[in-house]
Amino acid sequence: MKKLFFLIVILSIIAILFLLSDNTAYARAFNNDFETGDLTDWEEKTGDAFDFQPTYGDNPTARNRGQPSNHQGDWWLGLAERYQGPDKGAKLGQNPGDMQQDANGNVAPDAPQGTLTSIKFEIVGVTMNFLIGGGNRAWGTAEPCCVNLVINGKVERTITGESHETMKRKEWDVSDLKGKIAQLVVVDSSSGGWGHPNFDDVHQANASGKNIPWDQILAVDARGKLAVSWAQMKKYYK
Ligand SMILES: [Ca+2]
Ligand SMILES: [Ca+2]
Repeated sequence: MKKLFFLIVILSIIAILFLLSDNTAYARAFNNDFETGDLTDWEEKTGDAFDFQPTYGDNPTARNRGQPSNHQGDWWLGLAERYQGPDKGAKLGQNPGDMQQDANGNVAPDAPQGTLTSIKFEIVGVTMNFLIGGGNRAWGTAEPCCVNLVINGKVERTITGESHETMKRKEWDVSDLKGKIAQLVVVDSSSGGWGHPNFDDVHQANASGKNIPWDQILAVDARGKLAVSWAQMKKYYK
């Protein structure tokens, strides 16, 4: 009898561990802040604007620009920048403060153009916040430099910098988009003055303004339960 009891206990523990592992098996992070030091999770790149991204450290200050980057962590998208850090960048002969170049190898911070598109994710928050800087060239104008929130191919939200390298924390109200599957697209379609965006550290936040961990958002995605209710999700976000 004792043996049977222990067998049941052990089997129960195994079953619980299996269920727990099943819950976490699909959780994954999103490189929302470029702290991987590369473009992991940004699945589509066009043009050449992102060939030397993300950049490392406060490069504008390294060249005495007088407009500190205000980036989060170590890495950020600085589309005028061409310094990929003390390892990769140094091996490539880059120095802190170096800027983008044109096809002839001349310094041309705004010359490169391109787009960078994130993985798909569900909108579960009521706001999205991020650091944005760089040029003020709006989506819908001839040469936009901006960051867009795209759903089913439609630009639902868009933002630019304020013609200043220093990034500021801004947010979108996305409450009406809850449940939709979205992608972020960073756009550099200009080689003119202030023809570059800066971007870093994007989050979704709940009604209390608290950031929702990306691994929980993507865990829901990966399990194929995209229709999960907010009530079910809420337990993660107290
Ligand atoms: Ca960062
Ligand atoms: Ca550009």
